[in-house]
Amino acid sequence: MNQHERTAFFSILETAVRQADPEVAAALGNERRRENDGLELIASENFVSPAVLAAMGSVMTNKYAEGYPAKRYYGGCEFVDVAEELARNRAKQLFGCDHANVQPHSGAQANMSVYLATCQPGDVIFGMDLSHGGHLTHGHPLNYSGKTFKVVPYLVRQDTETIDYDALRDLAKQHRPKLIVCGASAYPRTIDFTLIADIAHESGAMVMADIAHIAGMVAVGMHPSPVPHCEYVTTTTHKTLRGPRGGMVMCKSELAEALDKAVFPGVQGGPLMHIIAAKAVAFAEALQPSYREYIAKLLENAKVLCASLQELGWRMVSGGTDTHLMLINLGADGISGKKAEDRLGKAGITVNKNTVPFDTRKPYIGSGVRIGTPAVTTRGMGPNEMKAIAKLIDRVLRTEDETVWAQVKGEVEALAKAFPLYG
Ligand code: DSN
Repeated sequence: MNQHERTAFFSILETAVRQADPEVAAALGNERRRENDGLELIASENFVSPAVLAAMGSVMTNKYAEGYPAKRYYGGCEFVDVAEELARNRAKQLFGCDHANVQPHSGAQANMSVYLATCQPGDVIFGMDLSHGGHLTHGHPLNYSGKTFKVVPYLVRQDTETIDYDALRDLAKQHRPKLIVCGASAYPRTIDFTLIADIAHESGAMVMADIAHIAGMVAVGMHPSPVPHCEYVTTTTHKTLRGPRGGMVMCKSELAEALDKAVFPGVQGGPLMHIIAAKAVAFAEALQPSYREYIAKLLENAKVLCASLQELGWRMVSGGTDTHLMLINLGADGISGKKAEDRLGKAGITVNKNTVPFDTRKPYIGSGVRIGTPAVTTRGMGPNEMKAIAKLIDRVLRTEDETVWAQVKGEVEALAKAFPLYG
């Protein structure tokens, strides 16, 4: 689609909503403008193509399809079956896995399905601590995972801020977990899935790798894949993978039947067929050479943005990044992550506050901000823009003067305008 067609496409969509519901239409229009006019640096967000959006907004939302292709509990599933088969086959092609279940509504439900397929309440599971880069569903006490299982968190090393694999091995020997969960939502370095799988298998545990953040890199071979080493691999489909909001689980053939039963009827009822259709579209896009180029650019952008922030004096967790994301450690005495997020937001730069390893602040305040390049790279921005963005971030974080934030907002809007998004 060219820019003119994009503008027409969104105008038709918004007109349809406006005629039925002006209040929601106003919110939709404002959100589109916010996305157009600002700099989206939340590491877990991206901008989907009009094709993915159209599939999400399609008639497949009308269909109940409990079950799996050719084995449904409802009639009339012949066309949604086509969409689900395409999504499954493309996922298998993309990740080289034996089996893919594309029904999980989210990453949380993908993870829950694996727990249901592998563990009993009270079993010991391992997950990386949330403040060290892990995820809520990897055993946080407030999450179902932490409430259902005996969770032993593992940490990063204090000196390198990278996963302490030796300590993980010792913990595994000591606690003999049923399942080791690896993967992260705020970890900027390459994860050694082979080593984690070795550690798990030595102690009789299975492994679930949650690659929600790095799925795009794994798909194109720019991050080592856990698929050959781990029993289960879960992901969301909307981060670096640039598809609709949703989840997916991959596993080996011999585990497929139990996994499918865990997803449905274990955790979910009717699958979201419009989202599954959009997953199929996104996977087809990710199989194109242009997606590989996109991932290479996103990684280069992350390196440049990280190095530029370091040159400006900011301390980055683990001293850099191998991925699409980085974390500024603002320091225990510096401004909090929450203040930094608010300030940058006023300047049109969207990030999220984050805890940093060994943080003394609570997660809602945090001592860090997490920054990622998937969305700005989708817009077409490159290394020069990353250097400019680092300077904009630096100016905002170093002053309490609101006129500077407003000035930066103007510059952000000018930069965004040069990389048109949704018309
Ligand atoms: N909330 C997601 C993130 O921002 O990383 C993970 O689920």
